[in-house]
Parts: sequence; C-alpha cells; structure tokens
Amino acid sequence: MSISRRNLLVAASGVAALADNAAQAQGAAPPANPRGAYRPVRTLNGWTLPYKLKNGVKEFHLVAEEFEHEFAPGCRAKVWGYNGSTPGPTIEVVEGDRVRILVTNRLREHTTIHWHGMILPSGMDGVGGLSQPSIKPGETFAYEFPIRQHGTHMYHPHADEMVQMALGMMGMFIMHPRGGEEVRVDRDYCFLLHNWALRPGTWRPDPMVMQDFDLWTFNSKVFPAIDPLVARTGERVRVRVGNLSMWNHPIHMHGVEYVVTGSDGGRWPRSQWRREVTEIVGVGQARDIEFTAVPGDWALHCHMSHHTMNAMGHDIPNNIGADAEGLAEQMRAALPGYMHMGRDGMAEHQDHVDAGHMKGPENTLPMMMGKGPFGNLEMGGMFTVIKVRDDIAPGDFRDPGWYANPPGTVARRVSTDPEFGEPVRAPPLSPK
Ligand SMILES: [Cu+2]
Repeated sequence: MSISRRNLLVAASGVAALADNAAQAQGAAPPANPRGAYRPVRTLNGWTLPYKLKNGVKEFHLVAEEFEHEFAPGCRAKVWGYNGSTPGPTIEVVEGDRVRILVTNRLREHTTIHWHGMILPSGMDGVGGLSQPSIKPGETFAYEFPIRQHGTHMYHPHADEMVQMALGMMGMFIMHPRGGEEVRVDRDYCFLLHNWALRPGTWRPDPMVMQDFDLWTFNSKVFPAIDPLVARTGERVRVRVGNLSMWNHPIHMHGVEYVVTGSDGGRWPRSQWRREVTEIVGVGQARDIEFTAVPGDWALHCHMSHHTMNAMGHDIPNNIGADAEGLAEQMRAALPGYMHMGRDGMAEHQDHVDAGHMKGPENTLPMMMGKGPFGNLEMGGMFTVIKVRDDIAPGDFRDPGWYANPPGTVARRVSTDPEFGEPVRAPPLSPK
C-alpha cells in the first residue's frame, strides 16, 4: 500500500476542517477559546489520522500491518507500522473529547497498543497480558476513553515490544488543551526519534541490535529526505519531539535560543519554561520547544554526531593520520582501483560516493549526504533545516529553496596562505 504525498496533504487538511466543523457543531457563537479550535499539528513527512464523529465520540481506526518504507531514495525496508506508514498517523484530539480507537491487527503475530503517558482506565492501557488479552492476527479491538489531559504523547505496541517497535510501530498522540492556549503558536510541528538496524544489503530491520544502529531518523526518514520546517519571520513555532528509539538524543537548534515549554506532562506553567539551545529528549520522553522564527536556513539536528550519519561500518580500524600509501600500492596490484581512505578525515567520503568511485552494497545510503548552496552538507540521519523567510504566507509549508543571505553576511575567505596572520597558539609540550 502506498500513500502519495498529495493524499497525505489532503488527509491532513481534511482533519483540520473536521476539527473546525466539530468546533462549530458544538458551537456556541464565537466564544473566546472555542473548544476544538486548535492549530492542527504538522507531522514531518507524515499525516494526521481523520476520525468519524459518532454520537459525540471521535472514532479513529488504526491498522497494524507490514509494508515497504523508504528512508530516503536508495534505501527501503519491509517495516511494520500503522495504516501504511511508519510512524503511524498522528492522532490529534482535544482535552475533554471522548475517543474510540479501533485497532485491527493485520500482522502475523499478536499485538496491542499502549497509549503512552495517558490518563485512562487500567483496562485501556494496552499492556498485553496485564491490561487486556492480546489482539490476535485478524482481530479488531476497541479502546475507548475520555481525554483528561493535554500534551505531546505517543502510542506504541506493548506486545512483543522489542520487535514491534524496532520494526517501526509507533505514532504520536497530540492532545490540545480545552479552551485554547494562552500563548498561541502559529506553526506546530511534531516528529518521533527512532533508530534502525538495517544492515547494508538487507531489507528487514534487525530487532536484536542494541547499540550499533545504521539509520537514525526523524519520523522514519533520514536527511536529506526529512521535510524542512518552514516558517515566516516572526511567527511563533512549536516543535514537539518524542523519542521511542533506544538512545537519548540531544536535540539542537541553530539560530535561536528556544524555550522548552512542555513535555508528556502537557504545556508547563510559564514559570517553568527555560531557555536552551540543546534539549535531551530521553527514551520514552517528549519535549515541546518553541521559538520566534528568525530569517535564514538553520540546522535542527541531534547533537550525537554519529546520529547525523547514515549507515557506516562499525568495526573499521581508525585510519586518521595513517600513511598507508605503500600498502595501497600493494593492494592495487591485487585489486586495481583500490583506494585508501580516511587519512586526512572523512569529508572526502561524500565526494567519492558522488563521483561513483565508491559503490556501496545494495539498499544502503552513503554515510554523508545532502547538498546545500555552498556544497556538500556531509550529514545524514537526524538532521533537517528550519527555513524562515519574510515572505512566506501563513499556513504555506512549501520548501522555499535556499536562503538568500543579505550582502556582507556570509563568512568569507581572506587568505589561502596556511601561514597567514599571527594566531596565538598554546605553548608546545615540554620534552619528555
Ligand atoms: Cu541522537
């Protein structure tokens, strides 16, 4: 099953309309903060699940299933997720709603869904064997509960959890506060952090891997396939980040000091908001960060530098500083075209891949990818760009291309002589 981007956009805008209609249906002539009138979230590379209103209950339908997913062009895998996507579609509701979530299991083993961090009856908590019998292949279960809180939440299986999450089963559950928000945001983005052990040349993520992952993803995509976060200068932007991976991720944003304003516990009182440039989103946690958009192209990425790389060898000897030309010549005798890499650093990697010198195994991505207006970005994994412009219309999420820097505001070359200038240097080590 494949869902085109266009259909996703239609689905996403459809749910916004539904939200508005629901507000009108319940609707009092314009109260200050009508219930249901919220700014819908924008799921990076994803979509929001539409619902049907049945006797005042918002009914959603999730389908657990296997399908093919693309991490970026050139790398696909058989994954598990919901309704044809990983992460599954975002569920978006308002505090005070009553929801019914149908879960159909089209996998070949049983499953459940746990509503992570949500206040609900014990029997709706979704822990297979503890809260409920597991949902067997072919069965559909209904979860039904009132929404009694707000915040950035998640859903995931609590049955064969290690395997099912490693293969991509997870999604976001956004609950908007009843009565609106005191400080409103103009754009509200969300994404989930995850990691995948997809060995080069293979097509199924390996759930047994504990540490050496190959792909680090925002919403199951790697850079440069991750959507940019677009905003207009001066808009207030919220980014909701949830983590259902196996590592903690320090999420770093360039260009602004942002404010951490909330978590799984909802939007915090303003006295608890704090300024940061990097916020660790721990495993099983969610964080909301907000900022006022400043014009430019600004990186948003995990600060674990291996997490902004795509697949790489984990057991390769360190070649930095190694003079291996003699060895390389001997190798070329046996293997024509042999190249020794990594002596001066690894930035050459992307050039060699682009030039076709290095042909990787099937179904993998170069460690470093992406082109910017000034050359190779040498990034992969958990990296994307916040693109802020003066002339973007409210609600326009189209990629505006690269930033046109005002004259005189770009770092420039002033010399090509390595002996240039009189830099002050630390004193040399004393003799041994
Ligand atoms: Cu990370």
